[in-house]
Amino acid sequence: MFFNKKKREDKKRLAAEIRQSKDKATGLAQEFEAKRQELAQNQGPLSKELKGTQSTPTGLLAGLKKGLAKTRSIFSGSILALASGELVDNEFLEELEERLLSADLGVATSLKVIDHLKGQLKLGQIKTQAEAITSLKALVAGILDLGDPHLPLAQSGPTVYLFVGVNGVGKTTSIGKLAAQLKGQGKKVLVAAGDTFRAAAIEQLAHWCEKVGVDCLAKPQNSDPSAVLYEAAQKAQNEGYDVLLCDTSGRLHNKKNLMDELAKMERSLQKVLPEAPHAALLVLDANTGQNAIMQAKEFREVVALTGLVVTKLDGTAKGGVIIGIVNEFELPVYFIGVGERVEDLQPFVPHLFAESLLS
Ligand SMILES: Nc1nc2c(ncn2[C@@H]2O[C@H](COP(=O)(O)OP(=O)(O)OP(=O)(O)O)[C@@H](O)[C@H]2O)c(=O)[nH]1
Ligand SMILES: [Mg+2]
Repeated sequence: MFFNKKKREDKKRLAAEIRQSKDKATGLAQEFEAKRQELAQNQGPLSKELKGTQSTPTGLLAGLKKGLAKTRSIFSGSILALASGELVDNEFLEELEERLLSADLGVATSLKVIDHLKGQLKLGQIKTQAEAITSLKALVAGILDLGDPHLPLAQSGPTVYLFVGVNGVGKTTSIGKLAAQLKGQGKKVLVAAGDTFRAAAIEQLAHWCEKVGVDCLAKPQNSDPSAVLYEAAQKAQNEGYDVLLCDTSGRLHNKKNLMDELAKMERSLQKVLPEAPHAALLVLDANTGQNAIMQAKEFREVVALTGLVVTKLDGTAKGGVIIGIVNEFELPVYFIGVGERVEDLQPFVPHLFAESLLS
């Protein structure tokens, strides 16, 4: 009971803050309509780099629907089920807000959706609950689509991607899967074992590299991770690698350590390749729901994040958290993990994700 009361108070407070902001419903309606039109015209280009090895969008959609089964059932059973011919009223909006919160969109994003619908209601753009749900679908698709889904590439020389995130989120596994996909496209891939904290972490990465058939640069446990990355960058440059994927540890004791360590790693890479890393990717486990939002906040203070990889969407009903994360941080999601197989690391195609979740 106390939790509910507190949740309501928090919601009210945030609602007031949000209402005071310039993010007014009419502005949102215009922004959203522009996005909707853009989406309608745009068939959602796959990442240029990954296009070659991906299945067709139809195959991707089927895979996504399967991978997102638990989250989908929350959306279809709870939110989409509200699409009736009855008129939208306050009770409906409150109910919808509750359901968006239970679907892990987070407070700020749920309120943004509700405020948007209220704005549309005022302007007479929606009347029925079914129209509200249609509008919600387009709004979610618009939130998810931040535009260019291509991962940054080096102008010349090796492209370097640094993977960060707390322990167990799926950094090493995602690197292994991505290495396999890049190799499948004919790229020369090097992987750096920048997580020297545990011997098992080095072994796990080395095992992935062996399985996938890419090179791995590793040093013994407790070696300086920055030295590993420095050597890897030199090797990548001298031996003509196309891509260098850098694993890091998620187990540092506190924020200061993490900050120092990651800054040092970046400096080491830059001594060899001044533009590196070309992307710093935060890996988040979708199972953690709202905690993923906290992690994104914390890491953003430490690293200049380029984008996100959201893993383990196959095992959770909390996939709605992606909508909240993208809305709050405006960071693109580049990949999603929907299973254990190599092909289960998929490029994130906003309109397909929205379609698979909301249809
Ligand atoms: N079902 C499923 N499991 C995944 C996915 N991605 C990663 N995993 C599993 O999650 C577990 C942890 O993955 P790791 O790649 O070791 O995570 P990490 O971030 O490198 O962890 P640390 O090295 O401990 O910091 C492993 O058992 C992976 O197989 C996914 O998309 N779906
Ligand atoms: Mg790891």
